[in-house]
Amino acid sequence: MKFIIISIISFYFTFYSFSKEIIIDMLNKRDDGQKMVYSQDIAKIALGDTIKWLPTNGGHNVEFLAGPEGFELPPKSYINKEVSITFNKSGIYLYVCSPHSIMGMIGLVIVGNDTSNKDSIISYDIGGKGTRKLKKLLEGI
Ligand SMILES: [Cu+2]
Repeated sequence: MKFIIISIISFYFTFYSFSKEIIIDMLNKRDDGQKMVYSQDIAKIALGDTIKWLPTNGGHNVEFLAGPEGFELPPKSYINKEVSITFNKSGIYLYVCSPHSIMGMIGLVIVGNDTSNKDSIISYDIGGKGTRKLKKLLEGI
């Protein structure tokens, strides 16, 4: 019995220690001088990881526009509210800040090093600076 309990506990820690939480800030200005921006343009994470977006500066949110096939787009987050999403499907995800997407406030999440849906993501027309930035980011991966 003792052995079984120890096995269950060690399985629990083995399993959960691999899942990480990554923090991304919503910013008016980043250290590199870019305005209306997330703290990371591209977040490369492992399957099962969670990203938590923090409303570090006001007026921003997180709205998912696209992801790998079968991914159900979550409802867009409220302005000035923290949001957490766990990624259980590998591939590229595209999200934007609803009020600032055309100013280039966009981000990509790449889960499990899987870029197989790159062509479908690159065709997404965000508008304005958002579209240009998306192409630039995807060219770099
Ligand atoms: Cu914004």
